[in-house]
Amino acid sequence: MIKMNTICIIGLGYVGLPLACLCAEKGYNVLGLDLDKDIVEKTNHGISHIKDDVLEKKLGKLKGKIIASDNPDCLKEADIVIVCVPTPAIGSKPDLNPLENASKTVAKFLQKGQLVIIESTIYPGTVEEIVKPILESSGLKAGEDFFLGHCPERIDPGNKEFPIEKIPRVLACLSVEGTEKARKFYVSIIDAKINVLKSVKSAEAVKVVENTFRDVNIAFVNELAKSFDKMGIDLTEVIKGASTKPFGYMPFYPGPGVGGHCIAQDPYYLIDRAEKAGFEHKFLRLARKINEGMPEYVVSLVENALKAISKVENANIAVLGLSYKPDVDDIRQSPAIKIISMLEGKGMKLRIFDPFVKEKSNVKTLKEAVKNADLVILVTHHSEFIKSLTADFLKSNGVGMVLDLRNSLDKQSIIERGVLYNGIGR
Ligand code: SAJ
Repeated sequence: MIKMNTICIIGLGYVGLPLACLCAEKGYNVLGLDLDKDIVEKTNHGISHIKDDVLEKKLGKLKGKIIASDNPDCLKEADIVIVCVPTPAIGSKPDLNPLENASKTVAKFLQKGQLVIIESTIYPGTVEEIVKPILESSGLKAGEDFFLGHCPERIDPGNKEFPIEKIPRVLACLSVEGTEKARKFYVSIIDAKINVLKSVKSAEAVKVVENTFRDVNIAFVNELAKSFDKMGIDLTEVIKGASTKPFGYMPFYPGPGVGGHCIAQDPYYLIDRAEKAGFEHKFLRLARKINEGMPEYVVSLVENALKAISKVENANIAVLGLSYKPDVDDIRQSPAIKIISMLEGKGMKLRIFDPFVKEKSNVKTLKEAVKNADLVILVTHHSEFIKSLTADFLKSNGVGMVLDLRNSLDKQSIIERGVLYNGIGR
C-alpha cells in the first residue's frame, strides 16, 4: 500500500483553504502552495485571509498543522496534489492561465506515483486536452507513472448547513487505478457520498451543468420580474404559489443580477467549449445576457422611483449592500458594483453601506446611510438589513421610498407607515 498521507493543495482561496483545514483535521500532512506571500504568512500563523467565522476558528486551532509556502519545492513531498486555483472568465471567455501555470509548476516537480486532482471548475476536456500534456512534458505518463483526474469543488461560501465535509462529490480519473486512489482519499475526508463517474469529461461537465442550471433559472425569474412589473403581478406571490407544488418545481428569486465567482462565469466554460465543438448554446447565452442586463434594469427602476417622488435632481440616495449575496464579504462580479458605477455615472450622489465590505462603504452605519434618504435601494439582503429595515425604522429615519431589489422587506407594513415601496417584479 503506497503511503498517501501528504497532501499539497495549490491555491489557498475559497476552495483550497477549507480543503486544507479538512485534510489537516483528518490527520493528513498538509502543505499549502500559494503565490500570495500574505496568504502564506497568515495561514502559517493560523489566520484566515477569508472572512468566515468557521474558517477563522479552524485555522486558529490548526496553526502549525498546515505548512504554507510560496516555494513549489514542497510539491516533491506530496503523495496527492490538489489544484484549487481560480478559473475565471474574461468577459465571456474562459481564462485557464492560472490552471496552466499551476500545471506547469506541478510538472516541474512531478513524482512517480503521485495523484494529481484538479478541483477548479473547468470545461469538459480540460484535463485531457490541457492539463495532461503539460504534466506529461515531465516525461512521466498519466495513468502509468502518475494519476490524474477531476473532482469539481462544490464549496458554498458561508453555507453553515453544508460545510465542505457534508457535500457529496463526483470524481473520475483517467485510469481505474487513479480513480480508486482518488475515491479512497475523498472517502477519508468527506462524510457524504463520493460518486465515481465513468469519465473525466462527465465529471467536468457536472459542475458547469449544475451552475448553468442555476444561471438559466435565475434568468427565467429575472425576465418574469420585468414582465410582471409591466403587468402589475406580484412575482413573489406567484413563486410562493408555484412552490406549493410538491414536485416538478424549484423556486428561484429575481434580483439585481448574478454575481460571484461561479454562476456568473461557469456557463461560459460550457458555451465556449461547445462552440469549439461546433454547437452554439443560444439559450445559455441569452440567459447570461438577461442576468448581465439586470443592473441596467435596476437603473431604470431607480430613475422611475426618483420621478415618482419628484426628486430627479439632488436626491439623497442610500445603496445598501455591495457583496454578491447575503452575509458574505465577496464582491466578485457583484451587481451592486455595476449598479453603483452606473448611478454615479448619471451624477447621483450615493451613500453606500455594507457591513461585510466596510472598506468600500462611504458611511459607517446603516442609520447614517438611510437617515433622511429620499430613496433607499436594497441590493444585498444581508440578514441584519432584513432585521433592521422595518417600517418603523424607515419612517422614523425620514425615508421617502424603498426600492427592494430582493423583495425581502415587509412591503405591506412599509406602505401602511406611509413610506413608498417598489420591489422587483412586485
Ligand atoms: N441569485 C439570484 N436568485 C436566486 C439565486 C441566486 O439572483 O434565486 C443570485 C445571487 O444573489 C448571487 C448569484 O445569483 O448574486 C449566485 O448566487 P448562488 O446562490 O448561486 O451562490 P454562489 O454563486 O455562491 O453559488 C454557489 C455555487 N457553489 C459552487 O459552485 C460550488 C452553487 O453551485 C451553489 O448551488 C450555490 O452556491 C448555493 O446554492 O448557494
